[in-house]
Amino acid sequence: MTDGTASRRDHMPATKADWDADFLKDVLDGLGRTVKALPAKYFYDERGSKLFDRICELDEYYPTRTETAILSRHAGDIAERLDRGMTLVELGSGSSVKVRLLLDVLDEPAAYVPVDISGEHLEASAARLAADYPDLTVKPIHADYNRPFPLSVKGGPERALAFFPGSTIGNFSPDEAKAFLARLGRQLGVGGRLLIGVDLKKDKARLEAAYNDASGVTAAFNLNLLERINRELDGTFDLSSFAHRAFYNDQLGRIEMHLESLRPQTITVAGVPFRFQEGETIHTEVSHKYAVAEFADLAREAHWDLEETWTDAEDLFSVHLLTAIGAPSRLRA
Ligand code: AVJ
Repeated sequence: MTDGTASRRDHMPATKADWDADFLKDVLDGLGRTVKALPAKYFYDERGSKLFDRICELDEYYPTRTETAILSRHAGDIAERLDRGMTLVELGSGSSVKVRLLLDVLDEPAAYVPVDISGEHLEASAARLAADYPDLTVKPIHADYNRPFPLSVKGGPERALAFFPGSTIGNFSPDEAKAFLARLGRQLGVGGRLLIGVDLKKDKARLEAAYNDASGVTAAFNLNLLERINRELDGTFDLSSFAHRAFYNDQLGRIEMHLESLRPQTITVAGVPFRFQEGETIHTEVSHKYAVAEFADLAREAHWDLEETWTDAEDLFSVHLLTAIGAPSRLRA
């Protein structure tokens, strides 16, 4: 991937140094704002990825196990709606665990294309998967799926299935989610499909418990971002003077995670000072929740048709199958 010619705008930063430069720029920019914020994608360094895996095991954190249950229960149903020879493109494939539920039931899938920002993780997971599915062509792409990446699908758009599990779509604002889905639809082409996991709106206490687990793993995950800044960007955050805060914002239909300064203080990052008042927060993540009809509306505005929705008995989580219908012609509009 790092042949040095790939444009940084089109692909991953070409080198670790580029990634570090982007990280520094994003942190200085985010902390310099009147309302301080940091991009959630920086949670996932090695320790952050391990903490996230532990979050998925927590009693309070229902999304992962609920989505897995929905996928295993309805895998046959999903497969029935798809042709033979599909190319499965997974956005943010991580350890490629959930996709096995699909690969086990799909009719002679042509290829599996895991796309992930973490190169080492990607290669290792792809190799394990290829060993377990010897007849399957596995073509990993080391890329940030938020940026355009080259994709070719044998048999055309009708044979393309994007897989975007985990309710990662919730990390986008609704407008960003719409733009992302519209872009994905254009990339796959009319007739392309999307299987996506979306966390549902529900009782506030249940939602808030999922992001405020009793054992403090989510707090450690959130605070790890400051540790990472200290380590990689020469930051001076005192972790004991920041606290994890997570709450449901009813108006905006989203969980917000913040890190709250417990006292007035000035910290520096790469020598640049940032002042905090007592109680001031850094906004670190949003996790939007959608009722089925809300998500169907959003998807339609992004030119996707909702084909089917599967949920669990408690209506905690949803898995949707969608078809790209393409934007209406400008000539007719
Ligand atoms: C991976 C973005 C879906 O929003 O629930 C879990 C991340 N943050 N606990 C989510 C997360 C805190 C997770 N997503």
